[in-house]
Amino acid sequence: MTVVIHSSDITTESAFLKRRQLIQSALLLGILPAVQSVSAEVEAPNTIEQISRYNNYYEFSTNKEVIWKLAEAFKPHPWTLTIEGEVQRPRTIAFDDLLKQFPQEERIYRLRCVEGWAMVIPWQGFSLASLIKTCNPTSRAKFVEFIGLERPTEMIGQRNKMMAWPYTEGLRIDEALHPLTLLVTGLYGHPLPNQNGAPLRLAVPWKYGFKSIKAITKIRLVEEQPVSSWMRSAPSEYGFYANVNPDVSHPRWSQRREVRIGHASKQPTLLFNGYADQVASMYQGMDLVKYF
Ligand SMILES: Nc1nc2c(c(=O)[nH]1)N[C@H]1C(S)=C(S)[C@@H](COP(=O)(O)O)O[C@H]1N2
Ligand SMILES: [Mo]
Repeated sequence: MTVVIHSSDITTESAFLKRRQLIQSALLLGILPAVQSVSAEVEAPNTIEQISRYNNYYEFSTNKEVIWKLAEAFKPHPWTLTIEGEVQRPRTIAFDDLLKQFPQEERIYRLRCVEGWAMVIPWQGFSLASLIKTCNPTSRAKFVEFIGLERPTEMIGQRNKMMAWPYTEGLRIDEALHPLTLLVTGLYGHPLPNQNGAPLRLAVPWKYGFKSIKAITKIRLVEEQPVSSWMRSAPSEYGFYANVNPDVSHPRWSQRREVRIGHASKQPTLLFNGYADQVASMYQGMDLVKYF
């Protein structure tokens, strides 16, 4: 199940954790209905130190342990988000207005990196669907493209041309409108740290982490499947769908097991990262090996 807590209920990390314990007890007592198996979402979240000191963010560095430091000088404000393309009502919205227009909720999601590690992160944000709906997509809107920021003065990893900047990603329209797909504005009750994608990033919990693009500046509704940064730089390794799947190996490693950051031993990778009950129907009849 997805536990939804309004972020106004949360002030500090300890208050958050207390709240979390209450929910877990309620689940155990059967007070809250467990819609899905409680396997994934009730795992204890990683600590804020783990979440904010071990990152992937190639705009800054390929070294996970220094990104937080390199991102300290990044200025996420002011920020605007543009929604354009196959919509009847294109919009450019200031980040502060997004916060006012869309109530923020707390969502505890697993994040599974394609490299084989995973965390559980208490995000806050709002559903991407609620924003897209305000733009009235046309019938030609079949996919959604997300575009990151290009600012090499602050994002020093962009001086390295290892991939085409800005970072881009994409989803099929039904995936983008799925209620689990979250536009993230914070974690642990705090505004999003720079290293985690401030001020605005995506969280698509059933897909490998690289789909959850950070520092989004533009959302474009399009008719054709977009080519993401990773598909462009390594097409044989990174497909468009990137659904977490223990049975589909990366060409250079198995995806059968994963390391939960902070845990000593490996654990099995879950199909759709544990969200199969909620998302598998979108892929009925689709060859998940071919569309990896
Ligand atoms: N713009 C941008 N977004 C990105 C990345 C990136 O390099 N640039 N890395 C992705 C990858 S590979 C992962 S695993 C997650 C990591 O998110 P985290 O650092 O908040 O844990 O961000 C994703 N989003
Ligand atoms: Mo990743």
